[in-house]
Amino acid sequence: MQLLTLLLAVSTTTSTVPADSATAGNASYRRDDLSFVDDLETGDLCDSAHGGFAYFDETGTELPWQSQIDFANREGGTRTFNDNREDNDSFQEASCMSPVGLWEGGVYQHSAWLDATISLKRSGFWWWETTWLDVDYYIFDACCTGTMSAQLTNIPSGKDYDLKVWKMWDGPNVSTSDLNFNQPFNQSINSGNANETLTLAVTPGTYFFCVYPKNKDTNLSNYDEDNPYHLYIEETVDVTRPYSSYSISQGKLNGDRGALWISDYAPLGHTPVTLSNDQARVQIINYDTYPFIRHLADKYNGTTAINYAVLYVWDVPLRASISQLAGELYDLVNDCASWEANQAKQASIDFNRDNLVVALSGYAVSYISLAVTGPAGLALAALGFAVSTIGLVLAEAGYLLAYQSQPTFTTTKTDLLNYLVSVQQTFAVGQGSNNNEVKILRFRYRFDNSSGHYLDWSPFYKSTDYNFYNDNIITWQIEDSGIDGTVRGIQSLNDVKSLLGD
Ligand SMILES: [Ca+2]
Ligand SMILES: [Ca+2]
Ligand SMILES: [Ca+2]
Repeated sequence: MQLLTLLLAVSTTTSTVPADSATAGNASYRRDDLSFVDDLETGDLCDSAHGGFAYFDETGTELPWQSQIDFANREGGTRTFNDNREDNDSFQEASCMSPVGLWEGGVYQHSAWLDATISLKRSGFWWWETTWLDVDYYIFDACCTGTMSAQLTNIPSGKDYDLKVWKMWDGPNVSTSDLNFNQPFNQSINSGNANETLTLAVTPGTYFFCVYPKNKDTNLSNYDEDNPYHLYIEETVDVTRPYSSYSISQGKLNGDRGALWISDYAPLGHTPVTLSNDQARVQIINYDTYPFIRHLADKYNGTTAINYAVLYVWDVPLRASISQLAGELYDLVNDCASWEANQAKQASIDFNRDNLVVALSGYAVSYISLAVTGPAGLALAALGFAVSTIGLVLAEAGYLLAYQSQPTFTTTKTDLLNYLVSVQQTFAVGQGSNNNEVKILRFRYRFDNSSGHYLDWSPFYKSTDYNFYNDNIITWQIEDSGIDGTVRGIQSLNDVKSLLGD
């Protein structure tokens, strides 16, 4: 039997509002807004409307349906097609075809298409007029691991357009300025007006596509403002990859006590697991220049959170351990009389080897005797107190003693108590409990855009949460994740650690 030490240090912090440098350019990407249409492409006409398709702007908001192509307007000799996504002439100004997190009909968005034109662009007039050819950039956020295909068709007769694609890698500093037109991820450069096709192995993230006239400005007649090209992009999930789905009934036969679903995408490279990170709140400095994180931040903020990992538990002893730990911690927090309900405090959690120790600023250190046995150790991981630091629990004592950094998160007493009581109740075991019940615990993150942009994975309880799982199959795609993931059975603490990359 091993006793663990949990040090919970809570201190009041002054709430500081950081300089809001990240919001300065917010409007710069809203190029689907008609107010940004340039003077060359404000003609009479508009896009075609095809059944079952809608356009979305950068925030994921559906744009108004466009009216049918009005062929009658050809009579006036003006352009018959208005590319209302202009000016989508750079990576920064790319039009969004499909933002991450778009949930329709029980699946996240997997395909989108559009019609648009390559035009002749001008500035100045008379002697001072300069002309150049249009290029069109698009964003497609992949939410799955699998294949993406792009098809550029309907290239006008006598014209030659090409297609390139770039992937934006994940990270806290990535920016559209990292991308270089001459260094694409892939390209299709057939001659004449032959179709262009790309097929890519993809993982979740932002992909940029560019439709452009071959060799750009070397042939200034290589454009057509009347006849749109057609761009279709589709992503297909690889359902044959390992752990893309899981059968609970089969898992029980194998001795699994639960299962863990994990997202394929770690925001900004962080592994966001409740309570256990070095920092639970991180400023996003590339909101304006990283579409994937921007789309997530615009959708999952306030009371909306995104699932990063979901624990499914049916093993009764494991459930009991989780419930007990949550109950003990609830009591501990609740007993802090001078911590007012809605007061935000910075809390930190650490472990040492021998005891469960709880220290709060202004309080004597408290000791809780928790027998952290195998199941309880797993429960500790499940609770989120340990998922990244659980490795410390079992690590060499020397490392433990040398471990000085205090992981911090900011929470109100009410939020933390709500979280703990929901966990305690969800996993409570009573008469009649059996392993046919599958209980759910979510590790999630959300965003705060109220003053600057922040990524936050502090404990979060939603009163609308349902805590039962009634299906037998868990798949790569779950509600409120926005992004696909993998799911595996767990039998031991080591399983959880290895799954979370610890
Ligand atoms: Ca265009
Ligand atoms: Ca353009
Ligand atoms: Ca071509």
